[in-house]
Amino acid sequence: MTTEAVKSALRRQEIELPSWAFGNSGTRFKVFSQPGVPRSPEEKIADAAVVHRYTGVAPSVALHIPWDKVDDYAALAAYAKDQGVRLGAINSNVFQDDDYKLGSVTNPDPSIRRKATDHLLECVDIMDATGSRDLKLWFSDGTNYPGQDDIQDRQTRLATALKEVYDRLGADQRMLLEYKLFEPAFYTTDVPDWGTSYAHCLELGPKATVCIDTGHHAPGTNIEFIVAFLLRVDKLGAFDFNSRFYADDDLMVGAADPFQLFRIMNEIVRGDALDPDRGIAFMLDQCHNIEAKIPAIIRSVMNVQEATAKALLVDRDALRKAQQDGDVLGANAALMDAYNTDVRPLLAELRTEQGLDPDPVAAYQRSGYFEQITKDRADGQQAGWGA
Ligand code: AOS
Ligand code: ZN
Ligand code: ZN
Repeated sequence: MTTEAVKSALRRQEIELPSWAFGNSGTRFKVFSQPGVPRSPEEKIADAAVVHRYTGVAPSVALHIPWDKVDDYAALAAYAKDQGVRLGAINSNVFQDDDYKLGSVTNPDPSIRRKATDHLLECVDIMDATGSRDLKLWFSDGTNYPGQDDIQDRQTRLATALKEVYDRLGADQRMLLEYKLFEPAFYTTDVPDWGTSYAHCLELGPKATVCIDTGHHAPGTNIEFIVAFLLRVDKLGAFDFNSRFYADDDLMVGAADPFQLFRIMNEIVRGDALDPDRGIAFMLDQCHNIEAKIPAIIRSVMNVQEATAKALLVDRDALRKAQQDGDVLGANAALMDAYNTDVRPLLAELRTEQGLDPDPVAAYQRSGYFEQITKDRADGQQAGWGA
């Protein structure tokens, strides 16, 4: 690919930001407060718009209901538009009520299943008002002890709830089904892996696709294989990008394993799936517990851009030829040459051409925005977890 073609693909790239990444967060041990943290959904959107202003590739913000509950979602969408961004995926939350101790849509109690399904349906109503395309579903449902509940019945309950919500989706709306190996359930999780998610999505129909959260696998899992498999059968709907060292660490994407991120983006480029028209949502799902949030999110966006630029630089003809010739080392070298390229000058040049500062983090630091929000916002909101 020529440098111009690489740049034009990068210009069209879109990365969605999670509203909750701007709020205070922590671990089960402590939620740390930071100065200047948003007090409302509007302020989270304003911060996301700042990230977009300095990077040029983050035009949408995912909401989490009820953390971002407002009376008028159409007005919130209009507010986002004024800020220069749009509202993205609606994330449901059926994991925070006492009622959900034994599960939400898989709970043995039908009245709790009804309550959970009603929340998911309410999220689709919100999508109608915000104009959002995607409903992102993550279920904490599972069990802690062998025998605690019937594993097969739970799958049936899950399928029933998903079907009801699927049938409520509008023509242009989609369902993204996220999976997670464990936590908070420690024995069984009802959607523990991509295969389970894929099987449910297949049963539901074309509007249901899999969301890959890069932090939700067992150590050593080959995530790019999952990407390749799902792309081929058109069942990859979205990513929740973040980094992990141990479990669902939610650290900045590309921080723990930039090579893995490159390998994932390499499959995306190979499958011609980078362009927004292809319909894959590239979202971040991160928590910035100890680092300053806005620059950390800018850095994360840049990490995705860097991995993407390297993937675009892979000499596809040379790679294909080496693969066909059985040239193992040559094929591997074609990938590694691209990965080892320093793409920062290319991205700096691209930003300058787009009228952006070549160094988005430095530009943000100089802008005075942090000083302003620190002054304006006393008592910032927690992202949503914990007390
Ligand atoms: C939870 O582990 C998942 O990553 C979900 O995407 C979740 O909804 C999000 O992290 C906000 O808590
Ligand atoms: Zn996630
Ligand atoms: Zn997660």
